Amino acid sequence: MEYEREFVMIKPNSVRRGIIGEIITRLEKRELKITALKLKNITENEAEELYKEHEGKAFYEELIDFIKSGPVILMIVEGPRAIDMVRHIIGVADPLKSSPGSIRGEYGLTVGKNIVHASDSPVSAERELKIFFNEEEIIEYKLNTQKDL
Ligand code: IDP
Repeated sequence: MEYEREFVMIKPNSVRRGIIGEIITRLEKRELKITALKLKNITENEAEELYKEHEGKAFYEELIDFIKSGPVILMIVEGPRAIDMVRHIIGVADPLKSSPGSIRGEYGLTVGKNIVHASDSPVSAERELKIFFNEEEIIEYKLNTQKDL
């Protein structure tokens, strides 16, 4: 099974609501491993780099302004099939279409402020995590449960 690293960002509205812990708990309960984590006000350049595939779309300016509106939590999460697993736990972009048990399906209301971001492929995960982390910030260790995987 493919062992992957996934980039996750808890969006500013979630930080302001005080639901960081609840979101991180969802990932930990699945035995995914957090190997990097920080709270940060992201810069204009970082926001544009992260969302460059959306440049020119109607919602782009609003998305950039929103993501810079307050601190975010940036994380790297690892495990077998981590990318699909995290996307499954989070739900789809529109909270209305996300399953009720998912993070967006439980805490989200609008597409624009859908609680959390996670990269959609191994290539985008590597590209996106490198915007915010260097390799020295990624910590290797073993979870107690890891031997069972
Ligand atoms: P994803 O976050 O599930 O990968 P994408 O379609 O890649 O979904 O969109 C990236 C982000 O852009 C979404 O999480 C959301 O914040 C924003 N976004 C996408 N579509 C819209 C829209 O129609 N209105 C406002 N924001 C949008």
